[in-house]
Amino acid sequence: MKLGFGLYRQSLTQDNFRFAKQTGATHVVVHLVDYFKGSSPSLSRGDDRLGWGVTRNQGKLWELEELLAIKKEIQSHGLVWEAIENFDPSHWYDVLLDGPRKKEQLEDLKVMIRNIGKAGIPIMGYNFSIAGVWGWTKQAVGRGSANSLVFDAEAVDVSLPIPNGMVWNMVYDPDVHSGNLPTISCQEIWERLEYFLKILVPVAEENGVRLAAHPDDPPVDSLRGAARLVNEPDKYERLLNLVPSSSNALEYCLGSVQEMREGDLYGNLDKFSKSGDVAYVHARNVKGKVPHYQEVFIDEGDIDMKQALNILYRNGYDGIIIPDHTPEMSCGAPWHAGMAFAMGYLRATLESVTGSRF
Ligand SMILES: [Mn+2]
Repeated sequence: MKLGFGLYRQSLTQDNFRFAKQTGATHVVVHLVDYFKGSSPSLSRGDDRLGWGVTRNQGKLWELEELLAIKKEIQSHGLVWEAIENFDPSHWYDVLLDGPRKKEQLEDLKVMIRNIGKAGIPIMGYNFSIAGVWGWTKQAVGRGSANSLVFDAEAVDVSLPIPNGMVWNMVYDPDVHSGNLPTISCQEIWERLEYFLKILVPVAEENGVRLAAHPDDPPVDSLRGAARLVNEPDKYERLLNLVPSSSNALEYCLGSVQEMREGDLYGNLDKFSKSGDVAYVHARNVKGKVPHYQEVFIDEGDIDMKQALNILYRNGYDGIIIPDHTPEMSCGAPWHAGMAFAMGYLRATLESVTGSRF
């Protein structure tokens, strides 16, 4: 097992690469989507109209030269680029929405998977979701009044429609000012995923890339009129069975699975880490399940992190574990302090589980 660190696009700086290395990470996961247009990383959900911001990257694909330049920078800090997390909604909105540019956008995704493979990045994490990560609020209710994410399905209008021009909680067409997306059924979203996987998985295979699916966060049945996809642990299996391949894999999010109403996190993690289907792991802790839960510091909450890491170790999992989001700490660098705390805890727990130094 290896310790990794996730960095947002606006965080790809010398200081943050050094910071990652200083926390003990050997690998990094990079977000190339420019959420919030360069504002500093924080626990922000944006607003209901603009979500995580506007993305204007239609037709501007991730080119090999750009990927190689980032890789060179990562390597110069003694780190390994293990994964990219999330496609840009600009690149695949009609794949998600089954819109007129779907085929063209799938061709674009193929080009990018080939570039990712050529750059030697082994994993492409994605979240096949219409509404995206939405609906929580930031409240000072964590330990020591830490700002934490709270999801309460009764406190937000979970059926608030998604405006046209928006998907995955980002605006891809700012010129659309009227109308909303139609509701999307469970059957429709699974059909769209199947179509996407049948076209993309063979290309990923050929290029040595594993597509890794993040489950729904929050894992409700439906959000903003759109059915969710993997909102129960067993649905991970359904996703894998659509196109069996080592390139059809999981971005296993401990926190999201724990938040699910049904199922058992440890049994599920045991099953998929044993079968080799876990491409990488998001580690964070939570209290509660849908319809009400709260994100908490990694050393508290409902997940016994040591037990989870022990399952991965016992099953010979040799991929990376990265801290997911974490409550903010009250200081001049709330995000960095929260992440450093999570890394220290993960590192010590990994040492305790494996009996060796990290
Ligand atoms: Mn996650």
